[in-house]
Amino acid sequence: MPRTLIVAAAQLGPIPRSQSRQEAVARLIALMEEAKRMGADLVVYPEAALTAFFPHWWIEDEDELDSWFERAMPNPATQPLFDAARRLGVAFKLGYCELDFSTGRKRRFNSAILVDKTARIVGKYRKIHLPGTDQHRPEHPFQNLEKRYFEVGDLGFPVWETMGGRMGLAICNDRRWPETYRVMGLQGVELVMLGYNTPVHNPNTPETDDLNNFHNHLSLQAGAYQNGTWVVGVAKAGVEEGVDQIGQSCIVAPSGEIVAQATTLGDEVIVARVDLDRCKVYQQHIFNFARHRRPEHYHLIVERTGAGPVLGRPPEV
Ligand code: ING
Repeated sequence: MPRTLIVAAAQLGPIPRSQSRQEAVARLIALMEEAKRMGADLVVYPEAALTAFFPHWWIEDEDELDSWFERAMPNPATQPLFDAARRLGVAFKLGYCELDFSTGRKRRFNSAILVDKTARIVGKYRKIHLPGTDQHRPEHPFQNLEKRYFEVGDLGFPVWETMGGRMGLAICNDRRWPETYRVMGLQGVELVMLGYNTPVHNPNTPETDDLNNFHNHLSLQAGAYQNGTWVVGVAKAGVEEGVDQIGQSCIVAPSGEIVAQATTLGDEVIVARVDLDRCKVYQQHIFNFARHRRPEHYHLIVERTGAGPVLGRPPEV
């Protein structure tokens, strides 16, 4: 029995600061309906798909900061998206910013959920690799304050058996770290879904600005190939509150090949026929971890003449 899904990447253009949750959800529903018309079983939305990417701003007032978060999921603003998913028989991945009170104190996360075709939440992921800083950089044209506004995710990198395959989630900067894919690869993941808000300009490393699109696809394609998994990367693109963000959302096969790519910087649906059994040729042969991977031989030692072994990377890196 072939295990084939039609997967849609639902790229978003900018979400203005002034746009309400209801207006953003209406855009998501329109993209879901278009994806359904294109035959989609599953729709992948970007990171922080309900609001502008507020970590680009210095926010001092706690109530204002909390206004960018969801206190429950679903909630009255997002329930229509869940209702549409059930009506259309479409699963989806949604990135949003989460206020959590389950441990007795307020915690803030950059989160994503996987929702099945019956609109049941299958699983949740909370972003682990938080880029940027917790400090205000007034000299920069925009901020990246994820370390200030979010806690590091506490759910690991789970993989869920659903829709006939093994599905995993990641968020934005996670895609640049090989550990993200490998931890899920060691669990046999077959489809990794992630969204991103990636500025064209990086104030800390302007010399890499022209490589941002290349580094985006390099990260997604390497993660897919080296773990024999499909990877879907979906942008919030275009100039959002003065920050120009990359697009080029794409669907990557376990071979590392890009099989579908967005060509605008706005709301755009791309789809691909995702045959989960195409993971096997990589997971059972070239990346058969049991037969070829040797973690017991991986030592983190830099031998220095006379100074003895030093664990980890030299400090000057
Ligand atoms: N954004 C960016 C990302 O990882 C970044 C931050 C950009 C880091 C470019 C390094 C280079 O795509 C988020 N939200 O993680």
